[in-house]
Formats: sequence, C-alpha cells, structure tokens
Amino acid sequence: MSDRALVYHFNRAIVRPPGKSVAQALRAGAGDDPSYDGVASEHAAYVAALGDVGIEVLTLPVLEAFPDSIFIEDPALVFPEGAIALRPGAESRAGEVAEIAPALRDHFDLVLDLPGSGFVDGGDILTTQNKVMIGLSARTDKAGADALIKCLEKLGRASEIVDTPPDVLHFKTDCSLLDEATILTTSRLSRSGVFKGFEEIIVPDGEEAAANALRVNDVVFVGADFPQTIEKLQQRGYDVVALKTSEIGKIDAGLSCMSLRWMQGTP
Ligand code: CIR
Repeated sequence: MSDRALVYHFNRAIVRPPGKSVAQALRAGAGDDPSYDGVASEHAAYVAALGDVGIEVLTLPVLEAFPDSIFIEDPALVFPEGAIALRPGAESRAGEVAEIAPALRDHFDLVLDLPGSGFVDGGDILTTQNKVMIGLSARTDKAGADALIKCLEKLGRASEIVDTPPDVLHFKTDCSLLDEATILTTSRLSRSGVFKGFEEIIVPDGEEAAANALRVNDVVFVGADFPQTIEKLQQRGYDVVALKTSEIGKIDAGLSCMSLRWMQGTP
C-alpha cells in the first residue's frame, strides 16, 4: 500500500449544471429523452450531497452547445499532483476539453495535455490506491491509453490497461472503488478477472447500473433505484447516501460522471 492520501478523500470538486440541451444528450439505445427539470434536480441534489461531506464545489457555467457537458468527469482527470486534459471519444464532446481547460489551469499548478491523437474518456479511468486502471472501450482507444500512461508517469501514478465488457459505455459504468481494498462491480466485469487482488462486491442481477457508485470521504453515493445494492452495502458497513439517478440514467450516466474530485493541500 502506498503512503499517499486515500484516493477517495476529497475536499474540492468541479461540476457543470445541465443546459436545456441535455434532453439531446448521447445514449446507446433509442430510449426516451430525459426531462431537463429532472436532470437539473438530480444534479442539484448531487452537488448538495458533495457539500454535505465537506467538499468545496466549484460550479462552471452551463454549456448549451454541449448536451453532455454535465458529465464533466469525461474531458479531464484530476489528482492532487496535477490535472490531465483528455480527448473524449465522442465527436460531439471534443469541444468540452477547451471549455474546461481554463478551470484546470486556475486550480492546478500542473496541467498536462494528452499527447498524440488517441482518445480517452474520464469515465474509463478508475483510480485505485496503487494504480490507475484504464479501460479500453468505444470511447478510449489503445493510442489514448498509451498516451495517458505517459502523463500518469509524470504525476507519479502507476497504471494498467484493462478491457471493458462489450456494449458497456465506460469501464466505470460497471465498477467503482469502495475503499482501498474493495470494488463494487457487475458480474460481467468481475468475470473478466481485472480485479484480482481486490475484494469484489457484486451488484445483484437487475441492478447492474448501481455499479457506478461513488465513494466520497466517509460515504458512498448509490442510485436510489437500487435497493438491493444499497442493502448489501449497508450490511457491509458502508454509510450509503441514496441519490436519484433515473433521469441521468436515460442518457447512460451514473454517479461518478457529474464531478471531478480531488484533495487540495494536506488533508
Ligand atoms: C455520453 O454518452 O457521453 C453521456 N451521455 C454519458 C456519459 C457518462 N459519463 C460517465 O459515466 N463518466
């Protein structure tokens, strides 16, 4: 175990509220549009929950031109040591990087730009205590992953490239870190064997979308529509904060994707 601060302890976060255009956000299926009011209220509750656990939240302006820009986890990666401006794999999201870059430069002494021409979405990156896992997916390719490894080396972070199950949007669609030693995941991702060395808690069948939870400080945010997962985590001693995700779920999103989180200064 490294002696760095726990990777799920945060005191700063960046968020971006949805615009009305969120109704046209990307989604894999042909499902219903989410309602703007519903997404805005889920986002507001999420931001309040971050504040409740002691996080100072910086709110960036709404970007109507980018329907998916509420999912601010995807265009950048942040660590106490510095930030990395990524290159999202969806063409309609490419411009989100230039929009977030000024905030990264305001808050981090070191900001690295992903070199080369490959693609990486932040949703494919799982930061664990000792390594950063980079999931290959339809949004993150090998060239992008190799370029990211070089940036992570500059920040002193070891990393590993892994596969995302077919037809799963992002690596973290199917997993989240619960603590240094434990991962919440789906049975389909667990079967691939990527979490050797971790204890795994598998979300019950039918609650696969609960796997995109978010450990923040002493609590775990979990989608309120997943009672069996909530019960399982509570039985294991986790302090669960249930948050509504039914509208953002219509556009393939969960609880990690609506913020960038880091620890500034000494905890
Ligand atoms: C997209 O397809 O890019 C968005 N509709 C959902 C992104 C979710 N991002 C994440 O989980 N990191």
